[in-house]
Amino acid sequence: MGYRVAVVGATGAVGREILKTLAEREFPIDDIVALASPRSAGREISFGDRVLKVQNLETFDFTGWDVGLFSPGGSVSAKYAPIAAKAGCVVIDNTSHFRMEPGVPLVVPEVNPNALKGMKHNIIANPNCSTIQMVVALKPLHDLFTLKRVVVSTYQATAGAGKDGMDELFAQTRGSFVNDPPKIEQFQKQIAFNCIPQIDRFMDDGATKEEWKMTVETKKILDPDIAVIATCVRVPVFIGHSESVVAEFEEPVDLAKARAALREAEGVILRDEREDGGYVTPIECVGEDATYVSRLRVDPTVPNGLAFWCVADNLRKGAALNAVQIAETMIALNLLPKHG
Ligand code: A2P
Ligand code: 11C
Repeated sequence: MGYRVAVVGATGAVGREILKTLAEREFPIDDIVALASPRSAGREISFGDRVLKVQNLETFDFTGWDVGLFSPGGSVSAKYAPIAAKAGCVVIDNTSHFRMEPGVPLVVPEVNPNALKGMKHNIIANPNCSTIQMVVALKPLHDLFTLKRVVVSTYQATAGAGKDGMDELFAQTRGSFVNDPPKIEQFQKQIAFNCIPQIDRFMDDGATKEEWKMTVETKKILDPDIAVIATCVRVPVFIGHSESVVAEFEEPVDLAKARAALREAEGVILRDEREDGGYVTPIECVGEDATYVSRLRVDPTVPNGLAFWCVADNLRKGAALNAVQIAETMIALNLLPKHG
């Protein structure tokens, strides 16, 4: 017997990927419902070889539903996740709203699965996409040499801003060939043929909220003693976040050991050939599950340093896949009760 699963924000970029991932991985499902705003109620959406009719989140009763995979945006999750959780549905929320709350586990299954046992309010948080791929790559290195400090620069795809973000890149790119002035709505400046060093709003210390998330989420997931400074940049890529990571460790690093650990690590594929094209770029990771690590080398400017490049599909490992893996891990740990 399977589970009764609600997908909230099912018409969005992440929601569609969640439906695809559930079907592909043959998640044990008895019943599934696709929920979105009243605007989408009645629309049809594919789930494997079935078609689901989208229902209105506002009027939906979560009683009897086992798990809710939420990606409708922070303010919508803030309102509806507690309603679902109170009705007995375990919510796995993709937004940033609950991540730093005590009693809400923030989980990447390859990194800290046991944190799921600390769930207090029926809500689990899925980390930010740029944090997920970084901690997947850092975990085996942290286990070997103990991380002290991380300097990361990101190159983030427009899919991070949802389907409207991707549409804006497409429209501006197309418009440039027919002399249409760029319409700027989702990003702060033109994104086509450009890079924007701002993702989310500015904080008091001059960092952006995306950069703050990478710092605080890494501490919560991996180790509170790790210092992280991030510079997050939006680039004209549709799907797939890239990161340049420079890490300092407590203990002396050994490149051969680091390579071996990354080759063995769950969720990581090391592709690092030190020749033209011997690394992975974001377009190559679209639709893939792994976090790809390339360009691994010693950083000779600090005592125990390593530098690398990593890419992952931000809609998949950065969001949908990680959320579904959380549900699978909860089943494996006997933490997901069935109502039926
Ligand atoms: P809808 O398509 O009906 O607007 P994305 O992040 O790609 O922009 O997707 C956001 C998702 O969240 C969509 O499925 C969207 O549904 C859903 N959503 C947005 N606002 C609400 C709301 N007030 N109630 C329920 N779902 C919402
Ligand atoms: C982006 N990382 O690329 C953001 C999107 O906290 O879940 C995801 C925001 C979040 O724009």
